[in-house]
Amino acid sequence: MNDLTLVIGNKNYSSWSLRPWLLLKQFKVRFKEVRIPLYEARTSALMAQYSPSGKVPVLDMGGLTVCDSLAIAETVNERFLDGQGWPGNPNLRALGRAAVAEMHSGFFALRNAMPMNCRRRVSGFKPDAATQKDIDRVCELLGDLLQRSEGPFLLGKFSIADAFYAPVASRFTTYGIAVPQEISQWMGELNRLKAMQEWLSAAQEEAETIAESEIADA
Ligand SMILES: N[C@@H](CCC(=O)N[C@@H](CS)C(=O)NCC(=O)O)C(=O)O
Repeated sequence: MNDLTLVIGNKNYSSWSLRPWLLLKQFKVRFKEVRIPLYEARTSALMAQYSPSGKVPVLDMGGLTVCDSLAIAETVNERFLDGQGWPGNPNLRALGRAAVAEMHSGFFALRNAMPMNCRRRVSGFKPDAATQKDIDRVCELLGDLLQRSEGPFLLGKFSIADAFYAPVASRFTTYGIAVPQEISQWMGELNRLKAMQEWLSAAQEEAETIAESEIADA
């Protein structure tokens, strides 16, 4: 077995944690999991123990500690997936990398207004203008990838791009965002993955609540 430990936050709330967790699970890479409940009295002591950046996710590879979801995804791809985390087609691979980079460095309005909260269903959510702009851009980007790759996943087969956009799919469901049919089909594909179901049912069972991530019904 690989000497791998992925340190994550609450499954219900930690969108950055979901990305590498889903990637590892979907590609059947075995790893141990350490879960740090976020924003609690014990959080900073646990972070000090496991995470040099004070954030999750973190991948420990037998003493070598890799912080940040994107660095983890690329490292996992190189060391354990034989490059299969990206498609063979170089154009799709370039667009996939751009989409992942855009998510990693942007969509701040969407991330702030629509925190990931897997078990919640918010009624009457009305995005403000900046959030709507992010939603529209995400839909444009995902629609373009699905059209070029012909699905069922963003780049054809499941890839790092799906892992990076899985939290957005969860947010669209939580906040009742109407999306074009091809995106709703992609969300269905994601939700049917055994790994995704495992994450969602674990999120349901978590007892912690992070008040700032509980957006009120309208
Ligand atoms: N750029 C980082 C972001 C990581 C991040 O912000 N993680 C959040 C949880 S989803 C966190 O650890 N928050 C705790 C804190 O900021 O104190 C990544 O891609 O991994």
